[in-house]
Amino acid sequence: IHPTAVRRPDYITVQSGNTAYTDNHITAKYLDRGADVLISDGQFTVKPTVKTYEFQTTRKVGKTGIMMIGMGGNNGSTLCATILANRHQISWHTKDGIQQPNYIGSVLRASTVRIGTEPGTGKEVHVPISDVLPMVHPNDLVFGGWDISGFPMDKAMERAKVLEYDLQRQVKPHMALLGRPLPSIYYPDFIAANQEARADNIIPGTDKQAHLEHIRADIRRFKAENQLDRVVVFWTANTERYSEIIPGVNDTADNILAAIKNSHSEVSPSTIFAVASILEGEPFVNGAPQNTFVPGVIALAEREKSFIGGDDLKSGQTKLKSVLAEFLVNAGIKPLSIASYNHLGNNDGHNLSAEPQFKSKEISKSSVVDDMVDANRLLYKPPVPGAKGKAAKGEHPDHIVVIKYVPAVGDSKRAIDEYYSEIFCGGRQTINIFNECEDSLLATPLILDLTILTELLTRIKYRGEGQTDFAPLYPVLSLLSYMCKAPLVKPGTDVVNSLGRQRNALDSFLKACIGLEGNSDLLLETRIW
Ligand code: NAI
Ligand code: DG6
Repeated sequence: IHPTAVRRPDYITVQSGNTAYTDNHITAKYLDRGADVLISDGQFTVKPTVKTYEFQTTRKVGKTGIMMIGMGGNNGSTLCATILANRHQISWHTKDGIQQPNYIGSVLRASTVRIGTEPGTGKEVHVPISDVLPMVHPNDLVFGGWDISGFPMDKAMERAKVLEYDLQRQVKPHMALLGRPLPSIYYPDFIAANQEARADNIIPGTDKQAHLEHIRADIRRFKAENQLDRVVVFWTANTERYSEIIPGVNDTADNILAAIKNSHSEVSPSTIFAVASILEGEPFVNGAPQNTFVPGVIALAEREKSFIGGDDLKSGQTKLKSVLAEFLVNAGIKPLSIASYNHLGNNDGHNLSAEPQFKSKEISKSSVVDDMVDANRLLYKPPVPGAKGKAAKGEHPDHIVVIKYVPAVGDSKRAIDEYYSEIFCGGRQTINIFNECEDSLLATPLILDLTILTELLTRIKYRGEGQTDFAPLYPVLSLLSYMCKAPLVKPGTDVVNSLGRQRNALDSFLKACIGLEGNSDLLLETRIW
């Protein structure tokens, strides 16, 4: 068995007055250290702050299901087939030899976290991140879902052309047992017209309230039939166009519910799925870029205290950008332009060849450097108060994103990026990147991570100083940011795109839940006598 697929019992025990273990819970006290900065006449006055919190994690990992919208697509079918390959330990022949199944590419299954140093030697100790808190093992996920295409799952896997033939051959009988995806909601206006031929498995009618109730009943039935404690509902269907934000229609919780009742044309299928999940009290994650989470949906999630997260999987080109742009800006180098092209030949690429759907993807791919630029106004001119146009937003590198559909390359996406920067005393630097990979094999582990992390976050509660009861986390799960191109965050708070910062937040949060300090690279003992 590949090490990333191995199950491990609880290996970490924290011995400290701040951490308590019972049969049911791990409870840990955490000191959140920060600083208040007062800015006056260009002077910064900084006051260190400390707030005390306690985190309580339920130890029992419930039986967890994932219901994918777009189950029969490349990501959906690849996720099912690869879990089945891992679960049944199916290895397959390739031209390079025998390949074992694994979970490479999953942060939670294939990466480690530093938990401290060994006394005496001072050597750093790293453990699998999945050892820090009890998490569901991907092999145990129960999967199901919907698709507007009625292809049975074994045929859907073949249509996707992602996996090696010998793996497909062996996993096919298992995939066949999954049958067909459930019929889904199809509003042709939201996805590209070129998808119409696929839509042969749809819930009849145009009554959006009836569609909402239908989806809610599907979630309830799936949960009951599989005796699940938790169902994560996951949008991995085609990218939709943006919904128009219309006051009185999708701006408040009550308005979005009324808009569904009135079958308003601006309510998208993904929004119906999100609302259904929220009303069922099950988390909803959006793996695509469209604005499923219109303000009314976020307000509804807050009101119902139901978890949501997204948007759009950060798998390849954008993930690298969220590292490289930060590296350049933090190195004091000034990117002047970032030009990103990619071409791909899978059904996602086909759908994105239509302008409104491309627009959704362009928005999510483009916002990824904004916070890094905002953080360095030595390099980029700050926004000019009261100004109009570009000056109002502050200086920003030119940033373009181009996506082209090239059927021949199938799922193997080619991404080409040029970073053109200003360096010392008027010099110029050009970095070119050519990134080629199977898109669905980068995306699928992220779907697993998002599902596993979401399930965990539903089991963690917190209380602040003076609070007697533990409360669930805020409904918008911004800790999912690492896997998302356009992270959804609590309204009014800053989006963090830097991959390093997103990872640090995740590690620090998990460690806080067992009473350990976040990652520090101070390594004082290596710097003093
Ligand atoms: P795909 O086109 O192979 O699969 C999408 C599936 O959704 C299709 O089977 C389609 O029939 C189905 N579908 C469309 N509308 C539906 C609806 N209303 N209800 C139920 N099913 C519906 O696409 P793929 O490659 O699996 O990607 C899925 C989504 O994930 C796309 O939106 C894509 O942009 C997004 N994404 C993919 C990444 C990747 O690396 N593969 C990374 C980031 C995001
Ligand atoms: C082409 O850009 C198709 C898209 O769906 C991407 O493959 C996907 O969003 C992944 O994007 P990135 O920028 O993270 O590689």
